[in-house]
Amino acid sequence: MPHPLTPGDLAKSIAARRACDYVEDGMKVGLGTGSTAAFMVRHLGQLVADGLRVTCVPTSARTGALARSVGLQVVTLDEARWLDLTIDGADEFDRDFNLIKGGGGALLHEKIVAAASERMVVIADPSKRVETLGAFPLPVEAVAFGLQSTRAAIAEILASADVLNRSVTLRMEDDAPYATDEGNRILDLDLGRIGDARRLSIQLNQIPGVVENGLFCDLCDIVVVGHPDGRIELR
Ligand code: ABF
Repeated sequence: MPHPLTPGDLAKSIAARRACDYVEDGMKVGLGTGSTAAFMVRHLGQLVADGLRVTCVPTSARTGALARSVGLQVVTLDEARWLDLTIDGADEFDRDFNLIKGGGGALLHEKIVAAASERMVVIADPSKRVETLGAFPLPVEAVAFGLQSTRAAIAEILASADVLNRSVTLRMEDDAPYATDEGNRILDLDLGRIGDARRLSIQLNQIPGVVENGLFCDLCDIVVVGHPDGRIELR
């Protein structure tokens, strides 16, 4: 007997299924990472089994494995070159569609794929909506070389940034530093509140050891919010 979905998972799956309505026959589609995106990948697999033709570019090794397992045709972004649409989850979104992403550790590929897409659709449950970004720790992907210097440079920027908290933590997994699909590290920035997301994003990316940060500004076009009672909000 399959387990019934929790209310949170129900909301995610409702958003994921609705977002698949944006996928048209023949499209090249970016596939996000995370539990909400996984619902979308599985639903897209069902649509493909029913005859929809799509070519997909995953944003992580785990999404790629899931996509292949449900019968999706997977290519690299270099093979696809550009995408019609990307559907991805988020850790937070605000009223201007600024996002925090990267809780799942895939922010770099997620941002590259989103930037190569005509449209980005974010799928979320209501808990992801915020007035101001920053309650969720902001992930920053940094190269392992000179990580302490990179960390010090981040602290220097945070000292004068419009934020509430300023703590920086190296993400760990199984007692070792977490490694991204590119072999980089993740620093999680507990900021509490981010007053100017665009400015902070630019400042962080100017640090030489920083590869990318989890603030997505001007990338998201539509947010699909699913509710556990079946309601859907399109923003
Ligand atoms: C990815 O997965 C992210 O960028 C975000 O970190 C996370 C959201 O995960 P979930 O859908 O499991 O809440 O989309």
